[in-house]
Amino acid sequence: MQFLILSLTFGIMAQAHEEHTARETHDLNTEWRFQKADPADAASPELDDSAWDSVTLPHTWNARDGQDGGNNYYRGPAWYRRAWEIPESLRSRRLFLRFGAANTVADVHFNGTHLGRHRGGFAAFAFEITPHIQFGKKNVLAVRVDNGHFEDVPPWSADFTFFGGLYRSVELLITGPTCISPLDHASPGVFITQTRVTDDRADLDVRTRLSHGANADCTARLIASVEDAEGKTVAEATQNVAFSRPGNLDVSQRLTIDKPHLWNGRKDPYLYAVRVRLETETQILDEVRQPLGLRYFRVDADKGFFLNGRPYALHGVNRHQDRLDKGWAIGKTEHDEDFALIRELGCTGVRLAHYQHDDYVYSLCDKAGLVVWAEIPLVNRIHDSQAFRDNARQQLVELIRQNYNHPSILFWGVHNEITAPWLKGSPDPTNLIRDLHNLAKTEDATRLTTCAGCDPIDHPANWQTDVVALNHYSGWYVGGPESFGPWIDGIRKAHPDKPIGISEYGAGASILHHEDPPAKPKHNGPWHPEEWQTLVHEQHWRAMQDRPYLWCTFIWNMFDFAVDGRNEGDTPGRNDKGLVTYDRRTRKDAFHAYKANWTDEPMVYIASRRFQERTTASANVRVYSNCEDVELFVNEKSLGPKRADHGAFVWPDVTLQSGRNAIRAVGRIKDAIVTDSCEWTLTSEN
Ligand code: GCB
Repeated sequence: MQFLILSLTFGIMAQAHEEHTARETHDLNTEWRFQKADPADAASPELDDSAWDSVTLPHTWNARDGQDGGNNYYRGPAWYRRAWEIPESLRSRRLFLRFGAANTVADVHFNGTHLGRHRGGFAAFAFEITPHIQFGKKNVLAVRVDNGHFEDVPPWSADFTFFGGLYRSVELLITGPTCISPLDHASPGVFITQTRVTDDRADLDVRTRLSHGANADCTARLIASVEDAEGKTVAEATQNVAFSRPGNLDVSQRLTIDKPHLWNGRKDPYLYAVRVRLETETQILDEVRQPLGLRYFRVDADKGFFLNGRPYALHGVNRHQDRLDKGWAIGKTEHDEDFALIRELGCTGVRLAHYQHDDYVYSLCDKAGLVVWAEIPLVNRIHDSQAFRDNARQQLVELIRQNYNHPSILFWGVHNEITAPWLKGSPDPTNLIRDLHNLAKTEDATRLTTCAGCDPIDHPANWQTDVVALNHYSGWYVGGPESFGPWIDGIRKAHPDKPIGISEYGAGASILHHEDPPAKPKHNGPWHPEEWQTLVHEQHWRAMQDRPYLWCTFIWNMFDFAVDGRNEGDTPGRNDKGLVTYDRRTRKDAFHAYKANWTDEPMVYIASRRFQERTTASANVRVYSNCEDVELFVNEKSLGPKRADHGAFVWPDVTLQSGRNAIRAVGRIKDAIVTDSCEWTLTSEN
């Protein structure tokens, strides 16, 4: 019965499209059958899968076992199947399947035909199914997804759980016989190059890959236009095209916009749109719309990052895509929530680590004005084989072509920590990195390449990209937080001509563990006091402010994330270096320490508020605020106002009374007053 309703709905949609033949996109996210096994006949259309689990995409089979510690989550093959009727009325159309991602290797079978294999867990991929469709009948899609260990597919090893599954959307795309190709590495088929942008003028090259799928002649016009945010056309170019046999045709069109409204980061992320339309006198054959944000930028080894000619402090967070009880099987709601928090924090940039994120995420960054570092999952160990190198190249081409038009992306990251001394026996990655850098420049000459290097810093593999950034954990894995400044100054001295940034720094923190004043804990131990994380960040931020040469600073990490092989802090299977907990419910103290530095809307926040039960009368009270002055009241008695030091207001050695203590902070800025309060209980003095 359910099946009938579905096919009826489909029939109605199919009828509607006959009036206008532009493309249609339908989610294929419901009505899947799933089995975490590898039955021999799973690709067969005849198989009875009625006893398999019913699942909806996005889906992962590791939502629980991938986050609970023990490094024993299921890594291996599993199958997804979906059957649905494709109506007769679509016989003259072309149909494509587009998978948002499948981790790690996917084999796609349609009506018993193996359409192909996609290797790599993060990029989208697409297949045309037109020649294999049984119109008016049930069609069976069967996908084998395997998140086992593949020698020739990066990442080989990394500090995160490799959640298996079809964890993003699957779409059915319907076009006419002549269309803008969805098959160039699953890209939009439209590539907008900002050949030259200044305050006065923007020159664009819009290249479109057309695909003609019929043995009949076709003549049409290709119109590329730019619309401003109000939908007004501000530039347009038209080109006649003709096809006589099936194949692809690349068409480049030049457009100029005078006095462009620039995409200016968080302050003004103005977006135009590029519309590419293929049409005849009577019909629109296909149409694709892409975002356009006009901007120019550069990085200076002495002065850091410049956006549209002006210095722009590029500070922000790294973001992993997983979350509690869902792993990577997340959708727009979760992405929206994550980016609302990232915006609230006041970030100007984000490193989308350690792999390609959902296309929707880059769109959110376009709209928010967040500068993006996008990267491939070339993490830790590399494998010395041509197949591995080819796959790294493939993942880079997919990342670039699929996301080429997102104005927020300014940097392509080609590796993360591939020189670490503990990767004993890993082959020298230098040639591979040089090759990936060259490939990125060939694919996209307008952006800069970067990398997240690590010890030994002077390894040549860390110095192949246009700009360089380093992962370094002073105050956690190495030394105290005060060692950061001298360390980075030493590196700058050794490499004075290369722009250097910080791709990762941070410390772990449990919101259940408190210590005042905190001592440096064992990083892999069970005790991760929140106060230590805060202190590490406070000190880093101060040191970073004194070093404007750093072109970027990215905190590791915005959110706690799953590493099934870890066992530390308050929960097995978790990396707790996030500024926000894995469930996104709690902003840790360090979040507020940055918010005080990075935002203008008046705020005040008392740190250590969760350290409620105390046994020591002396307390160091820290308040984070962007106000000019903050006054502290303990049990309604004022301890006087203080001035800020990088957003931190500190009252050392405050004496608490036995029993309850009411703590209240009042911040003042111009006419605004903001307050925060909490309660601490002193039970017995040690
Ligand atoms: C790093 C890695 C990152 C880890 C992080 C950590 O340098 O790039 O993947 O999660 O350190 O927390 O140890």
